[in-house]
Amino acid sequence: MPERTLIIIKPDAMQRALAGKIITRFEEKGFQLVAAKVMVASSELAAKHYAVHKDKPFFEGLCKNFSSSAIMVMVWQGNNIIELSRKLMGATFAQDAQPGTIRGDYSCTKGFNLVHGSDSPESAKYEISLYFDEDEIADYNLSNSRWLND
Ligand code: DAT
Ligand code: MG
Repeated sequence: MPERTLIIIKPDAMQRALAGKIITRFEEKGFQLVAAKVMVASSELAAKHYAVHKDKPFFEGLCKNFSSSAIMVMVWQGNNIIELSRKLMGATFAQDAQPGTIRGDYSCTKGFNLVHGSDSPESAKYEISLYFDEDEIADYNLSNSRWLND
């Protein structure tokens, strides 16, 4: 089975109507979207999502921002997607991210960095389980291409 990761279009990107452009970047890279929903995260869910940062000074502000308005939560799959999707997103602080990356192309701020992506197979498994049941993740059957040939 291809590797899976959790990608979130965060409130700043949703407010700026960048969801379509961000999804396109993942599609063009060759990844497959296998689950998606729009929701507003509760502060409890935000705290679980960012639990690894709970002792950091920026934790409270991070969770407040994350739960402030709608986000789009997605599971994407593809070869080596965890590492490659983080390259596609760019450096954590958008002001440092290289042009050509999502953060580098669409944000000039530090903390409003538009997207979240899991950073390891363990965090991907944990983060996917926070948002999706296994039966909500589609079997993306690439051989099912009748629509191309009918
Ligand atoms: P990433 O989102 O690249 O995985 P991270 O997991 O280290 O980065 O941090 C989670 C988020 O917290 C990040 O997207 C932006 C914010 N953040 C990280 N370090 C910060 C800092 N020193 N000051 C303020 N916000 C920070
Ligand atoms: Mg992280």
